[in-house]
Amino acid sequence: NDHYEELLFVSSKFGPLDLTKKSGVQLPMRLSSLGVGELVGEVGGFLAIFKPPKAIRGGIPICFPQFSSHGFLEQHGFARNRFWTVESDPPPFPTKPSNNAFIDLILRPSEEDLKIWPHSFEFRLRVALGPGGDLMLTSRIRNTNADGKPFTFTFAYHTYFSVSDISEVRVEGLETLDYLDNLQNKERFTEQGDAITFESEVDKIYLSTPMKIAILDHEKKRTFVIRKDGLPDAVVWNPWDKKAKAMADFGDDEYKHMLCVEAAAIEKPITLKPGEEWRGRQELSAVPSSYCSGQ
Ligand code: TA6
Repeated sequence: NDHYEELLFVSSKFGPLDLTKKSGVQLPMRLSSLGVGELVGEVGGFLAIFKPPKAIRGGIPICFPQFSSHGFLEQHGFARNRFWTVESDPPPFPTKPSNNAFIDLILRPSEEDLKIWPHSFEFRLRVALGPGGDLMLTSRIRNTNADGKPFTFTFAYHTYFSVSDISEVRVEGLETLDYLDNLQNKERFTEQGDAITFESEVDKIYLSTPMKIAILDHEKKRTFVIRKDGLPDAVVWNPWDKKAKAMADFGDDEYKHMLCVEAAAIEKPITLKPGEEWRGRQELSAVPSSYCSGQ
């Protein structure tokens, strides 16, 4: 990272072409743009390669400062495509002390990020693993704008769940709720079913959802339980066959074995004044299906 910062400083000062002449740093001419493109250079014998990480098609990509795509920001914002830093002594997290293993990460905007989203922030993320394998994510986003400006954002934990067979999966906790259907121009509908089951592409943003949502995997006799706080909405997404085929980083049949249920804050974007901090937390656990419902 240091070399990258140094290289970016040097290169952004002179621009890619001048850099080669003025500083003697041999950059391949294929360098397209700095900071958000692939940056390869030789600095004092150290080969510095920078390529913004691309969110993997799985795990829990963090959607910030926006969910979905509009304006200059990339789809789901840039946070999931950046290098985060481990923070060894963050300000105290508001969670009760526990013996969970955890790691604290922090993301601040780079010069490049500020060009596309001109707001300073500190995004602290604590990832904690409970003794039973429960996974807790706590996000704290603080507005650190020195110019007094508030900022507004939307957010989602874009969680990918592995399921045995999507056609044998049901989601409980979202019945009778309103949702925006991404497949019908984000029009608003009301969920009729007593649980959500899957037989085609689904891309819905459920609004004002309960704290707890259950994902029952019939075949594995396992239920994932999402418990969330500060995240009123929940996105449910499965691309199904046609869209899966169109996604380069997704196997044609992988849609059968995954489901995204994403704790989110979308319908009512969050506005923070300088110094204010927002928290959004989700806890994931997996329980045998025999005693899941109702808990
Ligand atoms: O979470 C649902 C969604 O917004 C879908 O519309 C689909 O685009 C999905 O996210 C995946 O987005 P990604 O940018 O990760 O390919």
